[in-house]
Amino acid sequence: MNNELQKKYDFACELAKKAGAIAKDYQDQLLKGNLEIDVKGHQDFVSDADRETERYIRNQIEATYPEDGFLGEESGATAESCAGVWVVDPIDGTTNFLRKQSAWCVSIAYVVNGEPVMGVIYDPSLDELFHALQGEGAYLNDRLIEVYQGSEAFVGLVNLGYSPKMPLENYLNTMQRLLNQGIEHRRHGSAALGLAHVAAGRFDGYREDFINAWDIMAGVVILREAKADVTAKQIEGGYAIQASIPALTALLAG
Ligand code: LIP
Repeated sequence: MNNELQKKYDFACELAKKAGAIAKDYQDQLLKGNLEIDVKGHQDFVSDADRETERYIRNQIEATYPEDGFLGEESGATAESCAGVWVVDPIDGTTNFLRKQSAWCVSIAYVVNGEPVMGVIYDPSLDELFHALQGEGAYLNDRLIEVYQGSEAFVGLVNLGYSPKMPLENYLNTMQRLLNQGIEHRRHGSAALGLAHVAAGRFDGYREDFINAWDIMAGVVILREAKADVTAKQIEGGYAIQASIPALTALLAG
């Protein structure tokens, strides 16, 4: 075990929980009507909660690991290229957060030469920390997690994400292909949480045909360590992500 990486992992786990507490406080303010909401685009919102939570995370990382790079949804990327880059979504599931719902999380990944080697996803609503360090297994809080490896028939449940940056028929065709096999789907609007729930066995798959790096990098390493099939394909401006139990991979891919 690389001792330096272990220290970064422990740091990231603690940081995600502290950032989650900050974001949760903002949601409590929201519930009292004390939070301004800005519109970034159609169905794309942001608030001081996103900005300040990311500011906290970025400040902690830059103070502790000044040699590393940073990429955050709200504050962008550091200029210089670094071997190790922290990829952060301070509140994934922003729309849910701003509508006072609970399906949102903090997502922090550490990426080396383009590959995530560490991922931490924290859900403050349930106090659930999904985390993994490459080669060391995936965990929910302190419990080892692994996806179903069998190929027997199963009653599948899939979480789908949708982006208007891709043709609507892609999404509709995926839904139809699943429903034709009697497989139900949900759409929660938080990719990071959806990916974490696949790793924890709450869903049998996740697919979204356009997504940003900060939404998926932590989930990718958690899922790989949970022995899921994971494909994060780089496309223009982002990624196409699919993660599933092995028995569902071909059907979900279409
Ligand atoms: C969200 C993703 C979700 C996607 C939404 C949005 P955000 O991230 O987690 O899967 O469908 O459009 O991008 O904006 O809440 O951090």
